[in-house]
Amino acid sequence: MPESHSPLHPLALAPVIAPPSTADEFVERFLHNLNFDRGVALSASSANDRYLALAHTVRDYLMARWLEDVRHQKEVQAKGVCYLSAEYLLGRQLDNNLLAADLTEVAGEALASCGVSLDELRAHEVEPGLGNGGLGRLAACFIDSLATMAVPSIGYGIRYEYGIFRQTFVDGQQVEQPDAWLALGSPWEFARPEDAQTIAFGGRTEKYDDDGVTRSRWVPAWNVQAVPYNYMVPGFRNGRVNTLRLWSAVATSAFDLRIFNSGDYEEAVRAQTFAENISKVLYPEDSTPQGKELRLQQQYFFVAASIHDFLDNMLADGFDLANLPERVIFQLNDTHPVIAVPEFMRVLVDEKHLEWDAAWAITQQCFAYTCHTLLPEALEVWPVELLGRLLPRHLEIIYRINDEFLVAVRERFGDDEMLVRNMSIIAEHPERSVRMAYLATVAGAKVNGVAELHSQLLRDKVLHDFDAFFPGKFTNVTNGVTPRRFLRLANPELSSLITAAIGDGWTTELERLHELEPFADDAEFRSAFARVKAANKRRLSEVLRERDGVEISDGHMLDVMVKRLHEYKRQLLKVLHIVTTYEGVISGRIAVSDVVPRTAIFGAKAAPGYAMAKRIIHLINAVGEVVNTDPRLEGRLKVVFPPNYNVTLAERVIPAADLSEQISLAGKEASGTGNMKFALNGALTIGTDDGANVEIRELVGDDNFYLFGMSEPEVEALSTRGYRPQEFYQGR
Ligand code: 26W
Repeated sequence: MPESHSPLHPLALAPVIAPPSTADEFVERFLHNLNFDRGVALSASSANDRYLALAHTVRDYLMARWLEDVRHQKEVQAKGVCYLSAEYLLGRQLDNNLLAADLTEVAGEALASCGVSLDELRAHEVEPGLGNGGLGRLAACFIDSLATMAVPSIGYGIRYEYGIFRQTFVDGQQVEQPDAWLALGSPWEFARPEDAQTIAFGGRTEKYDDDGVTRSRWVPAWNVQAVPYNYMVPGFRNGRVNTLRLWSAVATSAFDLRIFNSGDYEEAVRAQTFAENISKVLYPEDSTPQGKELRLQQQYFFVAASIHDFLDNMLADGFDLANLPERVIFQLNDTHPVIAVPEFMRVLVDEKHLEWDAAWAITQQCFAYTCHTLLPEALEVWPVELLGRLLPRHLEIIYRINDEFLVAVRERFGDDEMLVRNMSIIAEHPERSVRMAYLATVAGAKVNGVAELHSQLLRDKVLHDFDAFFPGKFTNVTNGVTPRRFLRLANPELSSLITAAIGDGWTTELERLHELEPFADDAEFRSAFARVKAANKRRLSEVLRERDGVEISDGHMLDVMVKRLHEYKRQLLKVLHIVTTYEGVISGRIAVSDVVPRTAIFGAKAAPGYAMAKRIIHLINAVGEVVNTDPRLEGRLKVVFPPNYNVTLAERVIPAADLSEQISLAGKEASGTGNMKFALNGALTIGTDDGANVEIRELVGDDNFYLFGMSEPEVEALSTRGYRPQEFYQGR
């Protein structure tokens, strides 16, 4: 900040800086960026040049607000959210930022006057796929909503060089390709090497005497640099721009130099590669944690960098750390960032020299934990052996947290060794390890599930004893989705129809959609809705023709199941429905004229190591090959499985869907968020009483929801009795 304080320009004080008033101004900036940033003339430019110049132009218009927001947040020192997430499944940025800044029309007009198509440039953007599925997309929706609600917040995560793999099919089987999303440059990021943090690993701990006080300290063995990249997170037309800060790993020069000086050039380069591997690739595992050392390195790398960044850069000079709970909440997106808890304690106790009890009291108010699963196999645990090797001081801190917690458990519940063993943060079998969900639960001020049913099951089952020990700690926060991206941008025609009926307040206050209820009986509105749906189907058909060479027949019901491939989500059940219909027609049991013309659309990536999920993908493609080419079906049943389902494709598929498939085995899907996106776009749902389906059904009514399958208590009862599918099969 420059020292001289001349009075601020009135615009700098305005809550919203007005967007450019004319397309001419926009043209000028666009051409300026093309010439001076890209170094090309319009006539010689590539689509990538034009896309980058356009993105830079949009950035320019958001910049004043962003800088002002950053300054304002530091000045006001209001309580804010640090959202810690290993995944952000952002989707394309251009359209979202144009919408937020209210520049879409001006930009379209400006580009047209240069002979450039906005649509072509939109299609040019490679989406940053820095997440696996629901959890990563939720993080992206939340940072959008936090900005729109003007909540001071910063998202922290990892700038993976390779995001979720690109999926192709070879002979119907999934083949993974690396996702080099940065290859042509990302115009939305700002590297801030001057804000780099040094992140240490390994080594040992020691005790030392500090003026009569015995303290512990960590003597690490090696370190890496965490270089932040900032991304704008604009609120919807409210003049606010929050920040997403993603960390990239770079070898420290000290590390390099030592080895260089020893004369071992090859070893120096190897060291660099080793360090830079930390942010190289997103783990494509979803739900089944991989106990890989590199994954723990990733987790510690980004949370340590984030905590230090917050403490170093966001607090006013001389800030009293005792007041941190009034200043910040670190929201833990699942267990992936939970190693932040012992890191925070280490900073407060070892570096800032707070008393343990004072530090622990602060920590317990500064963290909150969101659990995204019920599957026991998805709860992360880290072997003590690994933690002790990589983060020895953190392991000591975890042991102390656990010791004190178990003393309190005994005080409250008596010496029930079984209970103590069950509640211990340290598991003894099959190997001694740290249960990260328990650590998060003990440390968090709040623990939330992601839908009513899920939160209830968390309290009743997975974390039952903790609920008894910490009354009031467990809450529900049902997931949500941003209506900006998933209705306004993805479905412009439906958005216009809704806005014509009830105004556009729904864009930021989604409950306003209730005002549409009277239109359910309005014949004109209904036929307008049907026209929009038909147009969206045609648009999808064009996208799929161009992308994969497949077409969707007019008049077909679009029956859509898009989500990660997982047994509990039951894509297999959906395929069996198709097989049953097919077999019915072939065997003459079903008259072909009775088959409702239907195209089943699947979109799903399988974790590369999940063999059963991959077999199910193969099966869907194989069934598709048979069904799609058998003339006896007279084209009334089709299976379409476009590869590489991602946010961009979701934005095309969801608005075109008639039927949304949400058929997980009850009690397994924590919430689901695709279910919400379909409902928002007017699809009917076929689904189980699982996750947020329960709440969706209450909202849309039984007429719009085909309830299906067992309830969670029924599933539970059956699995207690013992589930033997062979018996069902033979009983037929
Ligand atoms: C450690 C490996 C790993 C990676 C990702 C384990 C678990 C995950 C996530 C928890 C998987 C995930 O995305 N879960 C989904 O989170 C959504 C947002 O809350 C929910 O809507 C989905 O029901 C839940 O499956």
